[in-house]
Amino acid sequence: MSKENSLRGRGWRFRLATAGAAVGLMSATLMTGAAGPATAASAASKYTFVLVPGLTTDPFYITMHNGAAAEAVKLGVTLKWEGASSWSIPLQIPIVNSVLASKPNALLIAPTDVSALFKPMDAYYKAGIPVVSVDTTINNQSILTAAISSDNYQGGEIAADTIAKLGHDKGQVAVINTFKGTSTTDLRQAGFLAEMKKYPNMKVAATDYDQDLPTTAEALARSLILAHPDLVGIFGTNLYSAEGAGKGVIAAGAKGKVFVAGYDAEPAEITLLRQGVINILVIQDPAAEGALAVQDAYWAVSGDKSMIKKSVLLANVVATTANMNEPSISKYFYSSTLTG
Ligand code: T6T
Repeated sequence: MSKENSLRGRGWRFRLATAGAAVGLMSATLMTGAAGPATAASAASKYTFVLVPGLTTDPFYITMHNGAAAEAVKLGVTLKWEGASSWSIPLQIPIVNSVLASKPNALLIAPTDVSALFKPMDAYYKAGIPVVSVDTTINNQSILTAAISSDNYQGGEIAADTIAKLGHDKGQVAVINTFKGTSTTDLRQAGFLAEMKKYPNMKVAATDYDQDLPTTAEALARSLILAHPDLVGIFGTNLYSAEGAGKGVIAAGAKGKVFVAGYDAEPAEITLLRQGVINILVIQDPAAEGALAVQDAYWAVSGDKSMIKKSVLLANVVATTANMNEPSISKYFYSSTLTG
């Protein structure tokens, strides 16, 4: 994906110091404002923004929502949350189309595919409604007001260097990814594979896809460990892949022999990191991504476009079994509860 370098090249680099979901469709309207919610908020909040996550049940997006909601309160904006409970292009597209009918003032979206979501998002652009991509993005960014994400490529590089170090620079490694066409995890895999080339005695045995299901990731990890006796490491490109990879290592009795580098910080992963089954987690700051997306949308609709941060790559936070109890690290652990 050529956008790698353009996103990284053009990006602003920030070194940020960093619920029970409804089945199927989830939507919530949050009224904000100083005085009594309903009246004051509707009077003050002449803007309504809709946040469409990759899925509503994922602690990463729940934490993003909470950051966005807090920022919406500050700006007196009404924030709506619309999405499907699983990562699915065919479920996300009709949601994006139906939200357009409600004529929101801005769309904040984590598209589930780099090309399939272009047309539904372009309809907003054609209607003059600002579109901000947050976390994932699309290949044709010309219709976007802004694109906010974390440094996914570098995250993949960090995972590769960690596994190489733990594996003493020799042996086979594997990647368990989610869905091809997801801009973030595609970049993480690309960064990992490019960095692995720096280790001549290490070979990439496989790059598999788990459809964002930890149970599938676990099964993949077990069969990879059985099929490749000199496997020393697995990179799980997001929280479900890493959780599954960790459970696969336990099931195969390979703890301390097969090392796991993962992404994100949801409760199950944190437990596996504490047990030393997962050896490193590259953690993002979804709350900050959500807040920045609301800010950019606000600038776009309230007129001061010069304030918009067009392309943002937030820095990664690296957690290990050794440093995970430090507040400067644990404060980035994701929430599973929707607030705001
Ligand atoms: O890793 C995050 C997000 O950055 C990615 O785009 C999709 O997966 C997560 O939501 C974790 O499940």
